[in-house]
Amino acid sequence: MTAIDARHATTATQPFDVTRVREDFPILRQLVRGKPLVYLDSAATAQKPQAVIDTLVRYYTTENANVHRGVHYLSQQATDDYEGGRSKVRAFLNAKEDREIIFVRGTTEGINLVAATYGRKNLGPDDEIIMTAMEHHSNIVPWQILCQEQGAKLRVIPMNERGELLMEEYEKLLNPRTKMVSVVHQSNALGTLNPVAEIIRLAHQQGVPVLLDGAQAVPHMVIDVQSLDCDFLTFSGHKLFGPTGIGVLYGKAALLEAMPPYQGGGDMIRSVTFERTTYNDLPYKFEAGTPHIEGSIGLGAAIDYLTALGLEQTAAYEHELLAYGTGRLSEVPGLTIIGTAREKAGVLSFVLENVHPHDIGTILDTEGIAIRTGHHCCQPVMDRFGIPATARASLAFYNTREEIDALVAGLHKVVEVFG
Ligand code: C6P
Repeated sequence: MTAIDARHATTATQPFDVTRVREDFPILRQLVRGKPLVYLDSAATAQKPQAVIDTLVRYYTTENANVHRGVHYLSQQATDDYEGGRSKVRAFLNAKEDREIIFVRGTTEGINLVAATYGRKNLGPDDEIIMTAMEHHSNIVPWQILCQEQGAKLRVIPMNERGELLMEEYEKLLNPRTKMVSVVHQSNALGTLNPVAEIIRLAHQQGVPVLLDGAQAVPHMVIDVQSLDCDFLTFSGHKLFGPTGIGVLYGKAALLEAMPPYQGGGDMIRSVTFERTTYNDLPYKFEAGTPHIEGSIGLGAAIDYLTALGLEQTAAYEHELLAYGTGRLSEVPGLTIIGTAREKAGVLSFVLENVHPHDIGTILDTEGIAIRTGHHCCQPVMDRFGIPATARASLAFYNTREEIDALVAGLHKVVEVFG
């Protein structure tokens, strides 16, 4: 067992007890529209365990102060805990150094940061950025903006009917003009797990850096940035059972060192005169202004919680639940699952014959069942499958087979109403 396996399998000897785990999530106890809440929208945002909520309350009750600025007790405490959150993220991702962990607002800001700094510095006319056909808008638009500014071009790896990348097409797309590969690890719209290790290996053969959009993957599987050898990885705290408004950009130190700053302001400077500013060291060079202090501390608590559960165990449990859900959904007449990749996690996207996904979502809501409907910020995916939208149930380790059964019962009602 490697060091990272050991860290993520701390309780692997005990069976996963979902009933007990659910007690950690107070929000799951409530009735919605008179029915027990069935929360199947964790890909949009995950629920928070009591340990995270308590940490945030403790921070504001006993510790609130600005960081990196004060000599007083509270400021030192807040600084220690804010930086403690960074160390926890470093250990969680198995990054080499704390300074490789930049706090941002979320995945979207992480990608924008890389496009605006690394991208502006290193990409020029006719240079190319490769991405996949299943990107979230957050991993398309920042690069499009860069292309408009610099005259660079987007190249897209196509996918098959299952929602799997055509890797031979990727190999053909890689060429001397390729300056960046920026790909989603796990698709939020389809659930596909992309072969990112191979994508990185092939890009590196040509000396091209790779950014991973880890928004969906990081909460649901063990990620080791050193063994993956990705150059950048970004994710959102709120999908990792932590607070909103905090996210992480991991970058290899040498790349981050060479990048210009993203935003100007406090904390990111070493010295300022009206003539000239010199910038702070990593990671502060990229953290302008008062940071999201309780965000880092709350994210650290979420990582502690997840690590204690054992990410390998939660991932295995979610995998079983996905298999169960896939089987049960196939019993619903007229239902087609969109996204049937052989390597897949956590997401059940589907359409129902003659029923608009929004109607599915509305009827399920009357049963207390929360799913997401729409294009999931992946309009090109919808275009690829020739549909306007899907209904999407997304899973986390606090979901149960009974909740999947409730979803299926709700879908039978939808079929009755529209049948
Ligand atoms: N997907 C969903 O319901 P932010 O908003 O910055 O935390 O994450 C953006 C993002 C980027 N990449 C992927 C793969 C994502 O899934 C998301 C967020 C949510 O699927 C909201 S659209």
